[in-house]
Amino acid sequence: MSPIPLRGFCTAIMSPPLLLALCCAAAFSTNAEQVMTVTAPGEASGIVATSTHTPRQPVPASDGADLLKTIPGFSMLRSGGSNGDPVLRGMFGSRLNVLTDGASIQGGCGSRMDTPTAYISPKIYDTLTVLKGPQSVIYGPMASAGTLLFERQPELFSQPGIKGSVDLLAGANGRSDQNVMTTFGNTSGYVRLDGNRSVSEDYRDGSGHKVPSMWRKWNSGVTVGLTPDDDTLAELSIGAGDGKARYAGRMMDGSRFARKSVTFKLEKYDLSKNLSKVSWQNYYNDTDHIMDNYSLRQSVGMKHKNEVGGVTMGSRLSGVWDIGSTEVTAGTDVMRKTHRKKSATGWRDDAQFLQMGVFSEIRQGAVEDGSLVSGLRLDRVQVDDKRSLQQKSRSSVLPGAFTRYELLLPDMPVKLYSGIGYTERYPDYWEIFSSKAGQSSFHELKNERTLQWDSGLIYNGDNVSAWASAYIGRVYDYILFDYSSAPSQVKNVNATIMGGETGASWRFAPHWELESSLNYAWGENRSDGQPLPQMPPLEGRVMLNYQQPTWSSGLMWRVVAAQHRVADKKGNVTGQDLGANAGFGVLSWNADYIFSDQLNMSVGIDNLFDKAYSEHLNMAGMSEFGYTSGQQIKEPGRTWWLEINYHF
Ligand SMILES: [Cu+2]
Repeated sequence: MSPIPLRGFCTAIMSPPLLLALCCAAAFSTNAEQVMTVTAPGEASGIVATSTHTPRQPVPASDGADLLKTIPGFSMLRSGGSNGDPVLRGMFGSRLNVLTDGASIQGGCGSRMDTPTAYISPKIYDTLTVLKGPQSVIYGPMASAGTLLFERQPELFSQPGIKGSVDLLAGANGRSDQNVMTTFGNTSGYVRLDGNRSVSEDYRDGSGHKVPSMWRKWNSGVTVGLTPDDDTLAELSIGAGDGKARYAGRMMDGSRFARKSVTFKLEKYDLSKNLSKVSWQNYYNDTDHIMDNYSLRQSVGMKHKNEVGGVTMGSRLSGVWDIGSTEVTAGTDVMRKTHRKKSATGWRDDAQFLQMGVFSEIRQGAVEDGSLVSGLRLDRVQVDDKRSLQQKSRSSVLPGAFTRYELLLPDMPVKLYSGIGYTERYPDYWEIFSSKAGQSSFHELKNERTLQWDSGLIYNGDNVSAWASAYIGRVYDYILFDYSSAPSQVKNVNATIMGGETGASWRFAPHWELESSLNYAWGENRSDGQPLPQMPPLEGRVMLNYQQPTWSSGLMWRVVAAQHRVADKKGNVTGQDLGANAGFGVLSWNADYIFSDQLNMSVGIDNLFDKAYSEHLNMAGMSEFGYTSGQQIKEPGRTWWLEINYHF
């Protein structure tokens, strides 16, 4: 039953050996170290590779955004208990490219109740990889802030067998999750079944007030893989899910988050002496979202209901050539996204985005010391406004490029990298179609262009390891929502951004380890001479861990500074600055116990002292729930959780 790595496995991320090791360790985590609750995963060369199966603190909600929030540099715009919007280094929305097994997914809600991550249940994937900055061209149009890859890893068998895992989570506020995964197969193929269910009631904040935040969610998937020989993988995956969520910060709740997904990929390895891989990926994602103000709350006034959705389909063909110590990845991709609304007569498309691109990424140099990675892509995007009979269109050609040098210092456990990237981002659906964007945005809004320098280092000593990544960038025609006068409008401004993340761990005595992380993001709106809105404040985490062979325990202290750099009533389609925010500190405790190679348990108490606090990036609560104007939603108070994982 031992899994045999397919040739080229994990090369989905353009991988230096260190990263490869990280990625593969995350995919097949069975040793004791991997069982420990994760509080702030580290990174290498601006890339975070982490398992989606390991327990995390604070305990994530059912969706992708809450998991991302445990990674230094990420914040989340909360609107209830789940389905928040992830933000990396203060950058929101389509500045992040979120892919599940290579596929893009788009929700339909005009106010982003159904963010892409709302449809992602991390535990039905295996690994999460975050590529920070505009530093990759092979995953579709270059995202300016980062690329997020939720991926299932191929399940390969050297002899007939069955394996799988059961993961159960229980916690405060009626939290109950069941995750089941099983794979069976032999040398010529495999079948993988994934299923999960997650429910929670409203949580109480640190002052004991109930926050409208309950959710119900399920997801399922079937993956069939064929491996007729060592060099071929054909994989078909079909998935579906649905859910509902109550939102303290919105005028309506989400009563449907239905998703249907199909992906098909074909990979061939070692086709000739130089052509080491050809990959062809195709996907279809269909989302159907209903929001209303009566099924999950006591309705006040008129009853409202809206049904919207998105259909995203795409294809990517790429090849990898190895020529001496140079690796070239080149290919082409196409994606079509439609947005639709449902009325009495059925679904009707009101917007269509069509993107076509070509890309090439080259890695040069010996892997032992230095290597140079460069990429170039060119995209054409066409957008059709189908809201009225006279269809209007706009289109653009978007160039993107990056180059990065990675250096391993001789005789020292240090790796350095430094790179510069340029990308143009086409305005997304919310920026040119939503009612908050204003009437003229379709014609007037310009592409957002980002030029960013990313650098960092990793040090892996015997008892001390550390990493850091820093960035500085200019954003030309940054797309900003202005709510200061009614109706709200969207506009282009010029901005400067900078910041970074750093972390370290120190084994200061046998069994003891001290870990820390620090992240900061800064932004200036140069056109208006104001801070850039919706920037998270300085945040640090200190973790003290004690580890024995079969158990471990840790304390995490998360400290967040006050945020005074605000631009009131400015922000993005979902969030806006609501004034300065106070700093806070939250202490949490966790413990892990390993019963056997197959069975382990993690337990934790988040917010041990039941502190009442709210994050700076946050929505204001609705008055019908008793919130005063502009009053932000508070985070969960003391929350216990227990997670049991059995794998076979
Ligand atoms: Cu909605």
